[in-house]
Amino acid sequence: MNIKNAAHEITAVKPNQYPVTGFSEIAFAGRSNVGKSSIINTLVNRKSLARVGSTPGKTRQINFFSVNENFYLVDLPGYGFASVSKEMKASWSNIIETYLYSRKENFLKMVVLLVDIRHSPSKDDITMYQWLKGFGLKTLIIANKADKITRGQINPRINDIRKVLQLDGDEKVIPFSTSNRLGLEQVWAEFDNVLNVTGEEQKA
Ligand SMILES: Nc1nc2c(ncn2[C@@H]2O[C@H](COP(=O)(O)OP(=O)(O)OP(=O)(O)O)[C@@H](O)[C@H]2O)c(=O)[nH]1
Ligand SMILES: [Mg+2]
Repeated sequence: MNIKNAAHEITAVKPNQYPVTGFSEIAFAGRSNVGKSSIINTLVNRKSLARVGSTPGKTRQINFFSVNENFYLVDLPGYGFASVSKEMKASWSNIIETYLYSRKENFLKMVVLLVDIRHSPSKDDITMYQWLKGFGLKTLIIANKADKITRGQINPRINDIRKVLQLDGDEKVIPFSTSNRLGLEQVWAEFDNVLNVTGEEQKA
């Protein structure tokens, strides 16, 4: 993908706040602090388009980032953050569920489930994955923070993630790092595919 421009379009909580441009969307789901906002910045080659936090729970609403005035990368609130109230958790999962439900038919081309390559997927990750599949959504698993392990540890960790999520043979898990940009090309190739980007537009 040739990134010509990227911009924060809107922060939304409810469907009547979502953009009405009709662009396709790719959404990022995952535990709080796994790097959803960071990966969006890395993908569009911007330092701080999406707000990154050292304290988990940074992104509490849905942020739509437009790319090339053609599609959106959608930053969803993180789940599984222990030290928030029950009410807050319920509100976040309601925000995510409402988004997925209202966008799955028309706009949402793929949901990235971002996991931490160092750890086995959590109960929440498994639930989210099964939920996405249940909705009939196309998913891509990305295993982030690969810079934190050695090259030799990457494959065993990917295999563990596959096993815990019970993935089919044709489902990919892409190792990624927002620090050293490992996996960047591979992720864009997957996105180009679902966004129907042609050869001309792919050129960097
Ligand atoms: N070493 C390393 N750190 C990363 C990587 N990706 C993200 N981080 C760090 O992880 C922390 C959390 O990143 P965020 O992008 O804010 O995570 P998030 O998933 O958006 O978190 P919430 O908004 O709370 O849901 C930040 O300190 C990032 O710098 C990575 O690939 N490698
Ligand atoms: Mg975030």
